[in-house]
Amino acid sequence: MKTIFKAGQLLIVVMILFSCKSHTPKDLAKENIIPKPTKLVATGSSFELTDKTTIYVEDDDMLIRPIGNYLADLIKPATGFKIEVKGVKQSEFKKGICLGLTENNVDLGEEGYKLSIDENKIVLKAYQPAGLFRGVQTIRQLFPARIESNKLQDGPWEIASGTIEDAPQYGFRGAMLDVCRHFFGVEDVKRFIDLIATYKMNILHLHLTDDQGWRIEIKSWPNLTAHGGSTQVGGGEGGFYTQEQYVEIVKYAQDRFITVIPEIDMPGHTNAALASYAELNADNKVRELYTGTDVGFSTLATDKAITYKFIDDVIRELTALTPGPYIHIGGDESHVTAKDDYVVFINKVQDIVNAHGKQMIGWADIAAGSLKENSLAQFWQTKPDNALNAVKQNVKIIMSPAAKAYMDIQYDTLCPLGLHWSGYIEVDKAYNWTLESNVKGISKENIVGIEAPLWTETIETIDDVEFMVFPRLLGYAEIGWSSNTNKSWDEYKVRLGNQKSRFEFMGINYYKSALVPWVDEVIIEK
Ligand code: TNX
Repeated sequence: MKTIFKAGQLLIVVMILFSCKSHTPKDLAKENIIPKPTKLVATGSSFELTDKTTIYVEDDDMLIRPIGNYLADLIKPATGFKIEVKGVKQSEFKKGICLGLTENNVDLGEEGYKLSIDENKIVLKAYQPAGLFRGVQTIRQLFPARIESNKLQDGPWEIASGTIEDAPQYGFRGAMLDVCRHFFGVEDVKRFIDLIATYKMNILHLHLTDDQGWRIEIKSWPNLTAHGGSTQVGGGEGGFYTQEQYVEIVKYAQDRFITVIPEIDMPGHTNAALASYAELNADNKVRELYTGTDVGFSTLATDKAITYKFIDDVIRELTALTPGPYIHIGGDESHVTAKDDYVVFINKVQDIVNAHGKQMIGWADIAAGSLKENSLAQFWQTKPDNALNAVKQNVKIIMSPAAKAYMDIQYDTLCPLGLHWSGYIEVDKAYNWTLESNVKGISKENIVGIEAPLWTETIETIDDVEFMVFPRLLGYAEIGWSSNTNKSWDEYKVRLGNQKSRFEFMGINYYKSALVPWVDEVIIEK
């Protein structure tokens, strides 16, 4: 067949050939995203991020711009690209990365997002800014693992093409850090926040007071931290957050669409307070500071007026620093508080929390009291009686079963850190359960979501924290986010194994469980 081109046509063909860069075929369906997205369609090509790529913010929306900046900052160290973040009108956006809010996508909810990727552009849409932030975490996981490095890495920076539509199953997905048994400074807490944000968690519960230490400055009761915060388990130097530092943590979390829930544990777990102020003790005698790991030996004097003045002051100051809707009042293991006194105490404290405009959360032990329907009970014990009792009072449950979701529990008998009072939690056991089938009588409509606590009796450094948290946290994140259809450890462990290089580029000290098929990133030469 003879094809005759006129000179002009030939020129056009040549121009097209030269202007089209080849796009590496890539399969979005083979990416190892955790938590697993709801819907995903692969289109077999790829988008390449270069130093010319721009991040566009639709209508230059002030709420979106910080998320654009966050993405630009995230990819800068490894790529070396100084990506510009600019406003754009929707109709004018042609290529690059665009973040936008869509009025009509109400069904995406608070945190859902839609991502569409082709050879020229990545478009991320959500109904709310939090959804964009969660979607950015997906974009992040679609880049090669070395995007996580804080040192310059070689490209290419390609992302598989296709579409993702995603939204969480549960609106409450969190982790808890005990900063009492061992204290962790602001930088450690920020690292913890960054790590949980990567897997789309939205709650950081800070266990701020316990027998071994009071870690939040209360200006009206200064000795709580001056004395009560001075030590920790093992007798080493403790520490505390000034109110300014606490606000800095809250803001850092807020910028990542994470709500901080502060916990003031009471009436038990209060030795640090009882050692700081004699009048909080029933016998008016100040207690010694405690650096051991026993539980259940301390109690506030539940029948003294000063106790409730103290609690009111603490909750008032904490409320002023905490934009989130919840105050956690602990309530666990008050073994030396008389049962009747405990009930009266919980009811009074609930009123105080509500009077300051917050919702009360407590460990499920609080179900002994008369709970308001807007309070939340956190299930943790091996027996579900307390949680079932809370459900009977129409109170919703946060699922934190100690036998499955406690990150301080050892992986196995050889684990160098952690406790084993609730058994052992290998990585498969941490993943292989669902919130709604965990306790008979507690079903989906009774549950707000999941929280994985990290108690720190044996955990001293951020490296220790990471070892206990990784890789179990990813399983908890997926249990809370992804719907349960087709959930299987065999499928999940492959995705998890592919996080190895990512963990390593992030500098995470993780537990290399023998149950996980760990895979190194394959670097394809261009
Ligand atoms: C039980 S869980 C506790 C904590 C301990 C933890 C250790 C809960 C509400 N109370 O005081 O640190 O076990 O795993």
